[in-house]
Amino acid sequence: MNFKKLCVIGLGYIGLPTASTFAAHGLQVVGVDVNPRVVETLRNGGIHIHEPGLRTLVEAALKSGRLTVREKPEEADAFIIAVPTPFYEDRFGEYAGQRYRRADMRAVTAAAESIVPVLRPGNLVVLESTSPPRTTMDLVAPVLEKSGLRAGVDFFLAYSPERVLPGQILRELIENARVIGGVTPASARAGRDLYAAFVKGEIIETDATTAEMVKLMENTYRDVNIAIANEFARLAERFGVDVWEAIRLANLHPRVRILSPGPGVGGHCISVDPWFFVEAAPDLTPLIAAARRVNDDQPRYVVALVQRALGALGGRNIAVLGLAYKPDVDDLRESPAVTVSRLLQEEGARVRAFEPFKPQAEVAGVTTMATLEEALREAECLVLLVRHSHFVALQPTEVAAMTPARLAVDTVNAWPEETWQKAGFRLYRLGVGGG
Ligand code: SAJ
Repeated sequence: MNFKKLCVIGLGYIGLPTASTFAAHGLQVVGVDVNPRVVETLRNGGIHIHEPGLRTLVEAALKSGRLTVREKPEEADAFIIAVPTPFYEDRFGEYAGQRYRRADMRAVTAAAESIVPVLRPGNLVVLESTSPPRTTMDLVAPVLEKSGLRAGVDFFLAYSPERVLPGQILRELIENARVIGGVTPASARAGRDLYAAFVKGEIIETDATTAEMVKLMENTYRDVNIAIANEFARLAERFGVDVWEAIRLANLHPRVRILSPGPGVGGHCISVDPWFFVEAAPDLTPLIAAARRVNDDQPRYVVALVQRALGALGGRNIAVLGLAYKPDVDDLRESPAVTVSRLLQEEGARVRAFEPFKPQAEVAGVTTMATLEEALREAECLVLLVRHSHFVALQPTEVAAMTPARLAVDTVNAWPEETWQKAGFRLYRLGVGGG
């Protein structure tokens, strides 16, 4: 099939890069967002998300006239839905006495509904939002069929998960393999024809529910693997072992690849997606649910470690290094580092946090400082929560000159014990027992 005009609904972290990449490859693209602020910012030449290279790409797409921005979809050959699927903050399910989180699918439903009036025979609709299994078949198809057209018969419908890594979105959009699941084989083929406009990685056709599961499985696999690493860290502390060394040695085995412990799992994918499985089948997912709880509990575990290092936390001055959800990004969403900082503050500590990738960040419940010096000035204890390259490179002798603190807690295995000890610090490390 030959696609000339495309509507991308949702201009966020995925939708905007996708829309502008299609425009750069010759399609006429209408970008749609229900948020008037997003539409206005883009129309005025601004951009509301940070991603290397994105500003230039969006500017070029707008200037060429191949990307336009609207608040509602219009007739097109194909539609992509790339809206958020968060979970409800205030609604939970319960199974066997345990609570689990529930997906908020309202944005997907609304996006599908907005397509209904402009859907025409022969169109293709692709859902990209990460969703619980069967969403394409059981939620999106019935909504679109309100048009009187039948999914897989009168129009093509497919699910294609985005799998790009924040910070490298533009490259990975093009280079990564892409799975396209159709409600019929012809729908998957139509999806392939659309994405072939720019995808250089392999394009694999499958059915819609398989494609949904693939995405959730990738992130759930990672979450469970991190949970076991976090449990190994707790075990190592109890048994007087250095978990980082133990993991290194275990990973020498050709079929073992244990991930790294840390202060918890953040971001908007890995800490969210496994719940979609739990919600869809709580009776079948005790392991996935347990892994989620282990990782969600890890910030509390880190606070207990700080308490062991420092003693009672009330009134103590603590410098927190790093608030991002992972190394070398400026993204603070669902960040375990933010949770640790809040918990420390709730325990009565006076926290001063510094995030080098967002020094001006304002975070509810956390006192942030614009420079490392300010965060360190009155500290009694340093708590390292993100393995930013900038922090790994810190020289303990230089740090010692900036702070009266001689106590440090490293939760990400960034600081070698020996050099920090030589500089006068007592170093506590997550996952290292016996100290
Ligand atoms: N983390 C650990 N230990 C590790 C690795 C990560 O504690 O060994 C933590 C990180 O610090 C972070 C969280 O896990 O808080 C998640 O970080 P990440 O780098 O594992 O993943 P994301 O959320 O940035 O991106 C993931 C990617 N999925 C996989 O690697 C399977 C990405 O490809 C997906 O596109 C993205 O989720 C998504 O959108 O689903």
